[in-house]
Amino acid sequence: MRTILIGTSSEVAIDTEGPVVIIGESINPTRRKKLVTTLQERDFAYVLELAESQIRAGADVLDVNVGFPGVDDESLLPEAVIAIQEKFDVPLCLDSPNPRAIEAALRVMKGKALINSVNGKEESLRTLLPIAKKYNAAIIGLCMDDDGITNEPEKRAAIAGKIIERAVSEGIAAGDVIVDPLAMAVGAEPQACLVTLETIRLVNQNFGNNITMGASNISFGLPGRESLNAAFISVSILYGLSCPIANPEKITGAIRATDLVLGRDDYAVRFVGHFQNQP
Ligand code: THG
Repeated sequence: MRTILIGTSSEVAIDTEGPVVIIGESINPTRRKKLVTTLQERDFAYVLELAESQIRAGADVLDVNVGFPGVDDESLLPEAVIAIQEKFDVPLCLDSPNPRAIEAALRVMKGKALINSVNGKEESLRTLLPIAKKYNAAIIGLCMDDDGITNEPEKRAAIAGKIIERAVSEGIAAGDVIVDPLAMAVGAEPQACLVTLETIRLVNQNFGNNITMGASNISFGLPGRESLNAAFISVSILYGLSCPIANPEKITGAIRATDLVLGRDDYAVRFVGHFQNQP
């Protein structure tokens, strides 16, 4: 299955047959104090730096999250999108829990965006699916609903099925729904990675949609995050992960290696290209 995203002019095709598309995670204030202080001053120079370094490291799409306590993201998210699109062509993934901020950003942005995220809760479906349809955006569908997050992969996959079905009934193409099986810290929950992997396998097998996830979530609180993230992402790609949200400066090597191992990079062109381009 294919999902096409568009930046200011160029297209990115996310295809379940690969190669893997990287959604850069770094424009996210959760762990970056400097991003909070610069965003509070409506200074986008650091956002643009993060955009540039991620693109250089192999990001195909950029996640844009400007959330921090007290933020007016209905004005800040669109401003950030405009600043990024003035300089860069890559498609954007709008990461906000606030549907009004998402719509405000879609109103000013060029191309075809990815909405991050919709989930299986009635209110989320009711609010966001019409917005996705109106602005011709693709969506990320999180495998959680009004009952919260389950640790049963069959139930997570069933929620994915429900989101896809509802999206299609609203006139959104099935291919424009990218499923997020939910990746959680394995240091806190021993089965966390296995539940995610089995959900990926089921979604891939039952629906065939593209699959994303916040891949670095799994290593929160642990040392050796880079090694752990790389191991998890490789196995996940084998199961059907096609467009992880991750830090390209740390993960692109492992992703190119996995594509090569899986026969999706003839003569190692992309693998070699990546390492030749890195400083
Ligand atoms: N699913 C979807 N969207 C998401 C998530 C998800 N968006 C937010 C988050 N989860 C994914 N984004 C991040 C961003 C940063 C980090 C993890 C997930 C992160 N940052 C480093 C840290 O915390 O140490 C700091 C920067 C670095 O070292 O690179 O881990 O699950 N749909």
